[in-house]
Formats: sequence, structure tokens, C-alpha cells
Amino acid sequence: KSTMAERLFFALPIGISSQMALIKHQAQLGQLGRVVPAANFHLTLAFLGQVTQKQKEALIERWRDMEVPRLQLVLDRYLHFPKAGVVCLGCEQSPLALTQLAARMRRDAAQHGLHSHRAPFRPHVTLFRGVHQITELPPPAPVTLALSEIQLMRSHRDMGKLIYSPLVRWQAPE
Ligand code: 3AM
Repeated sequence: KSTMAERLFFALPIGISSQMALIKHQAQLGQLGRVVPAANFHLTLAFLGQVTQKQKEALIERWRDMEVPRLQLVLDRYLHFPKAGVVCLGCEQSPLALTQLAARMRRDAAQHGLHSHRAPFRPHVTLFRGVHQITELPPPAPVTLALSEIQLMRSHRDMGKLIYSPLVRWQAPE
């Protein structure tokens, strides 16, 4: 039943020093909308939508031997997605290894009957939600993210607050 389903997505966690840098960006931009709390910072690789327990188990099994690449990603521009009403720090060009990983996750999700993406993968970290009007965004100081872990995240609300909890973690080899 749909009440048993959870809203899931694959994401990269954001390390504490990058969180600090992103908080500075939020402060510099001012109150463009609702400020995303640092605890909720993440970089989405693939949104899965509502996932049943059975689908979740199948996906985790499928991803048991996932190889996580160790790579760096430079976020160097502000992105405004008007439809979603968000302002993010992102980049124009995703490293190939990251694009391929996201593509594989998205393909697997679609094969499991989950969310099917139409828009191309565009790495970003959301800084503000509920942004309806935007004038001009300055060029940002770049933030470098070190990728070494992927998380299967659950998104849910608790007393109106949006909470993301990691269900499974995959780590890059040392
Ligand atoms: O804040 P970001 O963008 O990193 O973009 C949504 C969000 O991440 C994405 O999933 C993440 C967790 O909610 N998302 C939500 N609904 C979506 C949809 N219908 C979606 N991505 C694509 N299609």
C-alpha cells in the first residue's frame, strides 16, 4: 500500500567544511527564500519518488556492490530553477564519472518502476527554497566538494519539518 512507501533519493553528503562555505554563501545572498538548514545540505544524484519496501529491498540488493568513485567537484555558479523555486550552488559541467553514476542510478530506478528523469543531471546543492523572484546572482566563490560516499536517503516530514535520514551508505575504497 502507498502508506508503506517512502520518499527516497540517492545523494552525496556534504562534509562539514563545505557546509561552512555554503552557509557563507547563504549569508552573502541574503534572504532569497526559505534558508535550507546545513543539516539538510546534500547533492542529489537520482530522485526515486515513492518506493515500496519491496522495491527498496530490490534496489539495495542491486546496489550491493556499487563502486563509488573518489572525486572532487567544484561548484562554481549559482543556479536558479524557477519552476522548483530554488536557488542552488552548482556547476555547468559534471565530471564524467559522476554523470555516469547518476545515469546508472536513474536507469535502475526507471527499471524498477520508480521515478523517471527527463531533465539532464545537473549537480547542485540547494541553498534556498520558496524563491519566486530573482534579480541577478553574482559569481560565487567556488566550493570544492570531495566525494567519497553515497547515501540512500529518506525524505519525510516531522512536525512540519523536512528531515533527511540516510538509510544505506556506500563508501569509496581507501
Ligand atoms: O534539493 P535537491 O534538488 O538537491 O530536486 C529534488 C531534491 O533535491 C529532487 O529530490 C531531492 C529530494 O527531494 N526531486 C524531488 N522531486 C523531484 C521530481 N519530481 C525531484 N527530482 C526530479 N523530479
